[in-house]
This record gives sequence, C-alpha cells and structure tokens, in this order.
Amino acid sequence: MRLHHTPGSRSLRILWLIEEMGLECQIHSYSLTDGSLRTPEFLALSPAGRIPALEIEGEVIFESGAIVEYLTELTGQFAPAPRTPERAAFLSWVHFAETQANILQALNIHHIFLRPETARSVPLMQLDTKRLAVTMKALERHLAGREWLLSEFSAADCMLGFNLDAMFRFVRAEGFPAIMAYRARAQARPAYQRALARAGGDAIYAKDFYEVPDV
Ligand SMILES: N[C@@H](CCC(=O)N[C@@H](CS)C(=O)NCC(=O)O)C(=O)O
Repeated sequence: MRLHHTPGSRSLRILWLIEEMGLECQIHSYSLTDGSLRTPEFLALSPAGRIPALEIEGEVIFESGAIVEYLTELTGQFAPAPRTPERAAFLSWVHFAETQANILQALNIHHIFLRPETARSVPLMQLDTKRLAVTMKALERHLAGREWLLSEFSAADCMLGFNLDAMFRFVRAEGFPAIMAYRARAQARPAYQRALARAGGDAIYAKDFYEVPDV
C-alpha cells in the first residue's frame, strides 16, 4: 500500500486507521502549496487534486471516507457489518466528519491561506464559525456519556479524529467537555501516536486560536 499524504491533512485519518489495523504502508508526501497536487501524475491518482489517495491491490482510491470504508471491508475490522444495528450510525458519523472537515477547510482558507489578507471576508468567517459551532454542539450532545461515536472504537473515530485539533482553533473549548474528553481518549491511543509520528507534524497552524477580526 502507498498513501499519498500531506502533513496536517485528512490523510492522518488513513494513517491512524492503518496503524490501528497493523497494516504496512509506504508514505509519499506532498506540499499543499508548491503545485505538486496539480501535476498530471498526481491528478491521475486523485482527479480533484486532493489528499489522501491510497494505492492498494493494483487500484487507487481517493476520498478519505471511501478509503476508510474500503479498508474496513478489506480487513473486517473497526466497522459494524452491513445490515447490523450500528451500521447506519457508522456511515452517518463517517460522513458527518467530512461535512465538518469542509467547514474547517473553509476557515483555514479564510484565516490562513487566502492572500492578500484584504481578500478575506469577515462575514464568511463569521458564518463558517457559526456553522462549525453547530456541528460541535451536535457532537457534544452525542458524545455526552459515551466513550466513542459507536458503542466501541471504530473507523468513524479515525475519520473524526483529524478534526479534533482543528475545531478548537476556531471555536473556544469552553462548553465542549465531552468533545475534549473524547479528544484526550482518541489522542492517547498508541496507534494515533504512531500515526502522528509518521504524519510529519502540523503544516497549517501557526497560532493556537484564530479570532474573527473586528469589522
Ligand atoms: N472529501 C475529500 C477532501 C480532500 C481534501 O480536500 N484534502 C485537502 C487536504 S486535507 C487537499 O488535498 N487540499 C488541497 C487542495 O484543496 O488543493 C476527502 O475526504 O478526501
């Protein structure tokens, strides 16, 4: 297996799951900003020019949610089987994680990547911060009194795990004790620690918190 990867990106979801599963995997690293995600060679692997993509068994899979589902089917681990009681919840939380990640990505663009800074839109930052808070309140309600998203640890937790540091860069942690406790549990897992060590650090955030500027 070969994982096409960028430090600080959604490919941490896949690295973490691979570590949980005890699978071997090579890593091919790219930069988000040097144009290497737009070369014909990379677009042949991932047509939207996005990370992650996984080469496996002579195929290439792109979209982190699809990779997660594929790996759980391949190994029979970390997901309830189709037509069993928690299958619907599993699929829902896998895709919820990506809905939330898209809001985080928009906030990263507003606060960090967009140049010149005068091109940034404060109303859009405010809107996306509120949209992020809606997803966090939903997660907080779901996690209250639970250890994991489902009745036991699953690949849905790996999908969501990537979001857990980023969300608190834009919304303060006060009011989210269940998410904070869940984050501590997730990040204490040895497989998460191994994945983080292989992932190559955080290439995005220079600050702990990004305030929406006053208008
Ligand atoms: N829905 C896709 C999103 C992938 C995505 O946007 N990845 C980011 C890194 S986290 C990326 O490749 N960004 C580069 C770009 O937008 O050009 C997935 O879950 O794999």
